[in-house]
Amino acid sequence: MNFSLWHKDNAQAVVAEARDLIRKRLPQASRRRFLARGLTLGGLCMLSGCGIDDDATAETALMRISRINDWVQGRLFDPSLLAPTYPDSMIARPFPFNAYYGEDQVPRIDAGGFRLEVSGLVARRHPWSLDELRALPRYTQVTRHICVEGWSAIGKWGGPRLGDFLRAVGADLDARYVGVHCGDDYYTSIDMATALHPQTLIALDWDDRPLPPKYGFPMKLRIPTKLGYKNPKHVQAIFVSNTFNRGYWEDQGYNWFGGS
Ligand SMILES: Nc1nc2c(c(=O)[nH]1)N[C@H]1C(S)=C(S)[C@@H](COP(=O)(O)O)O[C@H]1N2
Ligand SMILES: [Mo]
Repeated sequence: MNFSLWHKDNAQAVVAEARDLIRKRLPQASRRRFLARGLTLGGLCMLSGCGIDDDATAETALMRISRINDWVQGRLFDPSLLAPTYPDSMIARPFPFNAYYGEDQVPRIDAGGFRLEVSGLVARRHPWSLDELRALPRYTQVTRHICVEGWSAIGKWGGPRLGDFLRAVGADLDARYVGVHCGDDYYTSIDMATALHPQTLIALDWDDRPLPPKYGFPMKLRIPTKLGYKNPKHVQAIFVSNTFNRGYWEDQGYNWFGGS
């Protein structure tokens, strides 16, 4: 999380509320140790090293801290603040590839037969072809992708805004979450505020060409306000929901909000 960028003015109030949540939700022993370290926004983001070493409770305690962390990030998220953008000269070529499998196993999805499925709290459920997606207003952005594995790279993505798409399908914009399923069994979900953020794109292009297979053909969600694992490639289905779902890496312990 970059606190100098995202909403510093209500940071104190958020820390106070988070302290209250920790009192209510964490088991006694871990709570004492966690609070003893001094509660700062930075501290809330550091899930390791919080001094909880009893194996049985550590998992639950860390998961609860992670959910409080999600809540803090949600509170600090200001939809009017934009992630930094860069000149074309800074684009990384070639751009790094990453997935939970090797590059030789990238799914090959047929463009003609592709239909993006839409479900959940939406008025219109008809599946969308690539041509229909391309008919929405197109935006291009040069932004930095940050992977928790220790690398970052600047890339250029183009396509419609997820917010425009959600409005076009008559999504309930007061719903809490937007979830996605991908062609390679990857999945994730995001908060509605991020889904409606003006820089959250249904990326159909990379570097002004149709998204190559390794970067997520036929479409990925490009969310420059979130870490790499919250940028799903090969998206096949989008659903709007009030039920909390995590994601492929989030189910293995990565923080759900995943702000960058
Ligand atoms: N479908 C799918 N999307 C995914 C992943 C994946 O394994 N499958 N990996 C995520 C992670 S951890 C990263 S860093 C980025 C990598 O995207 P890139 O190959 O365009 O660099 O994709 C994200 N989205
Ligand atoms: Mo990543």
